[in-house]
Amino acid sequence: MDKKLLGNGLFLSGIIALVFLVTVLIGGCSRYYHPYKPAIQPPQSNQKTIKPTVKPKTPAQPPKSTSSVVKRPAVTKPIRTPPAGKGSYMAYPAMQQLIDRMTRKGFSRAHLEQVFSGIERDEVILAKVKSPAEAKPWRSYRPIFLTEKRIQGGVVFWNRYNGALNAAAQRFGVDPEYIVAIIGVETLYGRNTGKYNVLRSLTTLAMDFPARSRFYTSELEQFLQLTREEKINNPAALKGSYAGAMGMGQFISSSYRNFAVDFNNDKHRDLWHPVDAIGSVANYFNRHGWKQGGDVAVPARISGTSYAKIAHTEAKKPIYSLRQLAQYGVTPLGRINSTRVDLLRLIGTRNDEYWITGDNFYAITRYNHSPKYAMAVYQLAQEIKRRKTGVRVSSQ
Ligand SMILES: [Ca+2]
Repeated sequence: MDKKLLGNGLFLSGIIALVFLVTVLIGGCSRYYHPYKPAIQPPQSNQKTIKPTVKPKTPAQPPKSTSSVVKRPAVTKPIRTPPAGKGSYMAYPAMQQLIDRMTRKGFSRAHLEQVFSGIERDEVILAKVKSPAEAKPWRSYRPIFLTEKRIQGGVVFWNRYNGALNAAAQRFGVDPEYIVAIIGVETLYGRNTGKYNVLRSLTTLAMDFPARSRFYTSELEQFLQLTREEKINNPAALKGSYAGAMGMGQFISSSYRNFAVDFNNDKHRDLWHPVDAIGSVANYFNRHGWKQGGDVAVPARISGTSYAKIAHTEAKKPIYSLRQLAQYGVTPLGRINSTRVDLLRLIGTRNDEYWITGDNFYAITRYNHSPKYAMAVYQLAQEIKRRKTGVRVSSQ
């Protein structure tokens, strides 16, 4: 080989190596990047309501620090090609690894192989999860939730389950209108709890959605443990959202295991049962910092220009006092009883809307990280309470 060819060869090899390195780095980043751990599934797309939105819901959030990336165990890259013919996921190395892990947790290998051999990829799930999130501005988002049907439905639901709501409010220290509003926003009081096979959804997303395969693999494992704990013999029988959220409050598997409660004392945690759902939503809030009687949000008046330094559009843990906000030219247009507060900006119908939000607003964002979601829950709760009691309860 002459020197020129050799030189070109070396040059090409260098380029190829560089491209490979960049590809690996980008691929690695995308696999690790899952900032939001959806707690509860955004409302179903078949309900005119809650086309979710922006960000997946979120319960306790996984740490984002790079140290967690470094410590993360290696995950075998899933096979990208479809299972042969009508084959199942059994040919995926990641599936074999999952089965290995679950057998170490006491599951029967034969049982798992039987369960998963009947599961095929669901292209509809992949299309839904890959479609760009609808980052609707607040002015378009609000009308989805603040409807007569949802407000009146909330009053009916409250009247019907008044006893359970009062008991949950007392036991978990969560105001009942927020329990009602969450169930209203999530599933229209149980009318839209999801039509997808949860096992198939989670398996498809764990095996064929690399961007969040780690998260969905974890949820799939949680789901198997959940069905064992709840003595559900056929895991494929459970239905939920395309992302695997279940019941009237749309809990993902890990949230179901960690926060669902048996509130009607029949020895089962059944989130399709209104009473269990009421207790579970209340428990979820309780465990995520809800302060009973605390105010959620109040409109803000802004002056000067320094408010812009602290106004934001994401869910953040409040760190300011009202006195500090005043120094930025921000004052509340009404009462807000909260130890810490923050300044939120939403894109309103005519202008930007500014809101002072409290600790309980942040607690709602632990259910779904979108501040628009939390504001919709807040305003729906206020409307339902006003309708039920006949008293204007909000300062908005
Ligand atoms: Ca129960």
